[in-house]
Amino acid sequence: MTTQVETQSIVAELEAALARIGVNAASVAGPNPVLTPVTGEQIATTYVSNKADVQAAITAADEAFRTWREVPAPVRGALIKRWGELLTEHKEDLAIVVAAEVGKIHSEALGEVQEMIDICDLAVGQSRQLFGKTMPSERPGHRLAETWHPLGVVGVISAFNFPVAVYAWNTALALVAGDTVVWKPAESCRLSAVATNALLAKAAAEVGAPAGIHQLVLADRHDGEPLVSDPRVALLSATGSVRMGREIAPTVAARFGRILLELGGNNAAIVTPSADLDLALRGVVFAAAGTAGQRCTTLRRLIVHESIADAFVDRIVKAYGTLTIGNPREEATLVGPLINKNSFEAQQAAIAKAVAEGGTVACGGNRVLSDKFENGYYVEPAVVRMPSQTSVVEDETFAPILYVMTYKTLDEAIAIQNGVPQGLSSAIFTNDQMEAEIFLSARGSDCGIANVNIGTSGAEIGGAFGGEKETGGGRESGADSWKAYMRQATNTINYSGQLPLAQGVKFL
Ligand code: UN1
Repeated sequence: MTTQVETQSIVAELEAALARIGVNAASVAGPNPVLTPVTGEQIATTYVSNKADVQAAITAADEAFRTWREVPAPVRGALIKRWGELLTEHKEDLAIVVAAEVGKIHSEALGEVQEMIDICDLAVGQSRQLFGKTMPSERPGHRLAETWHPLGVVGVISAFNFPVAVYAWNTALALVAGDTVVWKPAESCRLSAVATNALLAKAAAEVGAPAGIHQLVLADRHDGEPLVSDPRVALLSATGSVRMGREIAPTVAARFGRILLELGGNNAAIVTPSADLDLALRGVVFAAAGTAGQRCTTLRRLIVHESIADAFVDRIVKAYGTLTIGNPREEATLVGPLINKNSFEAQQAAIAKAVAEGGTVACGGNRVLSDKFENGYYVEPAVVRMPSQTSVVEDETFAPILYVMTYKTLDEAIAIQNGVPQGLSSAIFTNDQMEAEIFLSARGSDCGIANVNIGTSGAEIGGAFGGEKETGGGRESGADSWKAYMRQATNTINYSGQLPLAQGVKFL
């Protein structure tokens, strides 16, 4: 297939999928070009939102909040139930849109939509479990309790690599909590956002939810700024680079807004001599090369015991040799394209820097398929052996590079693991229970996610997702992340007919 024929085929598939979802591609057209990383060519256009549109969306969401917060939480859950059903019905369609815009392989695009369906399930259950505790009061005839209330407008800024799932994590919980949402998706994934939003709008109309509770703005960073500065945005949940986090966090903090950040990851796995190396190999290869190294949770650093390092790296290199890199629309493909030329250049620059810092490229790093897709950026995932954790290893490069280092003692391995500014995900491969427990203990991994005998990526929605240090400290998705979308009130109720003061204070 020529590039042009391939692009035309993507457009046809995309428009048909959008139509099934209920979006007419022509009706959302406008000045913003939508490119596919598959060929690097334009596949559609979208309208854009300006700053006034963003302000208007916040106003509408703020007004809708007055009604929505009064709707009983289980009734709010019914909206998310319906959204989840529509996502299930259109799983294949939405996966097609995501794959066209982001270049994911089919199975991973489907997995992304499944992650949305899963969070809907969780949020529906959560809608009947917004529990508050009751505490014993120190005073007779008193009850002490906590209640949880909606916050207000939640702004969601999402990234290209999970263009719809991370939005769904936030939105399913925020809507169940009684908040309203304004979404600014990544600039390269606006059609995925339009499609996702259309399904939510359909669900809202069907269950009779008040208009305005979910808003989509196709704004760039500059025009999206009111989401950061407007005091009506009670919580800003943002996924992206550490640089973005540094820019927006002080503004939100200055107005005492809440912020939930999911920023860089520089995830590591420790492979110990007792590990099941067949299992470790599969875990490492999926985490490092899957999604073309473009997950926040991608494995970027491998810390292998020196006694097994050479043999294990040889096995990784062999396994990498079997990965089919190419057009994600072909069934055999496991590694699709990078999102754009900048990502490719970042990978090349990082590899060059690693070599300058004493690294040796064990495999990969070459661009492939440039003869077929001149503007598509396909690369071989790289494995680079490093003498130590040099400055390039401390950076997150959002492309497939796995840096390999060796260790002698577990304490040393944990020190390497924790010795970077980021703290999202981590793993240990071991069959030694003491090693596993130490890794999971307070002196072990300092990350928000710490796994045993499983890679750093591919978390389920049931657990809280997020990380420490420069990753930003936010928690999304499962466990008790719902509390981030609500405010807590403490209630003291006096039914004694007296007025005893706490701490034994006497007055009047
Ligand atoms: C992300 O890369 O921002 O754990 C999210 C995972 C996925 C989510 C990744 N469930 O890899």
